[in-house]
Amino acid sequence: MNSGSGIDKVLKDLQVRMMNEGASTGVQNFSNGEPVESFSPVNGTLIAKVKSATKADYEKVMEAAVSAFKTWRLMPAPQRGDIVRQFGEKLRKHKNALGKLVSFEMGKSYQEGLGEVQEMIDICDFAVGLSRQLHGLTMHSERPGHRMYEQYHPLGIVGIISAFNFPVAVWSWNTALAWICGDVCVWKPSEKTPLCAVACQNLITEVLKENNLPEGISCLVNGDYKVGELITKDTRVSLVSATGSTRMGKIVAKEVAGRLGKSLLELGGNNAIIVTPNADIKMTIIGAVFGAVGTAGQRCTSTRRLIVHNSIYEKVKQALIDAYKQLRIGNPLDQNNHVGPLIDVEAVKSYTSALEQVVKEGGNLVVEGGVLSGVGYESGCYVKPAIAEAEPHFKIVQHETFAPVLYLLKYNGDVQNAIDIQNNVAQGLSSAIMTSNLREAERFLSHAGSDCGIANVNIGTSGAEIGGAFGGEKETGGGRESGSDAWKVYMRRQTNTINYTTELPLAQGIKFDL
Ligand code: UN1
Repeated sequence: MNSGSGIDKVLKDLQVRMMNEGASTGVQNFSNGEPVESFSPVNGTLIAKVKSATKADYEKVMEAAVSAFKTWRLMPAPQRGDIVRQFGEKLRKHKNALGKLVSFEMGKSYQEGLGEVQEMIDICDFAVGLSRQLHGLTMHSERPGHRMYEQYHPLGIVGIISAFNFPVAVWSWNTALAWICGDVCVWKPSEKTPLCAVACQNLITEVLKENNLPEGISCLVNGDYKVGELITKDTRVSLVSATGSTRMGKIVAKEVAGRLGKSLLELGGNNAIIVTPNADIKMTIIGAVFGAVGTAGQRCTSTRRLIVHNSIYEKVKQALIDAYKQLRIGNPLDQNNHVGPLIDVEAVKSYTSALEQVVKEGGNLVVEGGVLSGVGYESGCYVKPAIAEAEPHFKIVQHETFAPVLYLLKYNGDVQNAIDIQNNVAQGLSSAIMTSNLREAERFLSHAGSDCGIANVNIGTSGAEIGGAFGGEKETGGGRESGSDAWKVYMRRQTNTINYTTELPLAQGIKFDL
């Protein structure tokens, strides 16, 4: 498949029309706003126009969501799980088509597009099992004849604001859990990847229709930040789950906290791999290269810094330079290529300005990078992954640039020095250490070790499985999504005390005789 040929077939498979409605409650479409244009970074073509939701469209969507919640919350959780199971089956059936659309609209390699859909399938499977395990604790009451326990109830409406880099998986991490928890969802996808959202909405709509369920269980509102604002300001939205930049997250956090709503934030990362003298160099190179150039460096978990011990620094540097020479950059639908385009020309500008800045601050480009032009690169979004030798305190090294730029940093002496360098940034998403030394690994994982939400040993910083809770500390926002007990965020906890005697004793032994 070259330059997106065959994409018509993909769109047909996913029932996505070229001129799409942008706000929908599954069965019905409402959209009267400005068109959002979706350009493929693969070849620069306009692939669709999707209408934004106006305030009035949003209101219609919310009415459907409010009404759907009343039905959905009454359905037993394992039955809701069965709906999610059916959605997972749809995803299995359309995996290739959706993977291709993700690759074409967003620019990640087809393999990574398939991986993203697999992540959706995995979270659906996880949620199905979880639908029978939404348990709280029981406690022993201090009063005779009393019983205490806690239970989890649905929150209501969950608002999901997602980013372009994982245009489908991050939505499903939220929806699969929210749905089994009894919530209904309103999704504002990135305005850079609206077609992927329409495709997902079509698939879940089929499932809802086949089961005679209310359309408002899954709602879609396309548009820019103004549509996002409708969600963050809306007191009917109990939880706002937002993925994107720290700048965006701070705005969302303030708005939602201002109305005492809940937010779940997945924001920027500045992820490092520490390479100690006890590292397996071959494994290190695979982990670091995939981490730095996978998804063209546009994952929030992408490896941005490599902190290498001075005794092996030159060796690692040379191995990386050699590995980067093997990288093939081009159409992500061609499976011979490792690296596809950046999302748009704005992203290319941030990439070039990062390279300029690192040099200005005294860095040294050991793999130069550069913007590609000519046949196959007409979209202007293809760049060469770059490596810069730098210092940890450089402003640009402290900053998250969403592009394939890897900073090579040196540490001396003890592993604690590397851990301190790693932690000395504002972000706290993912981290890794490459070592076969148990003491070093345990130090890295200890409470004086990595301060990130994710800390790995002998694997890279990206590519987390859905089974663990996903998220990070500090400017990454503190949220946790997907596996483990992240489901609790989508529910409200209620403590119940039941007295089955004919007396009414007070707690703490207080006497109150009438
Ligand atoms: C993101 O970049 O927003 O761990 C999510 C990973 C993927 C998810 C990344 N499973 O790299």
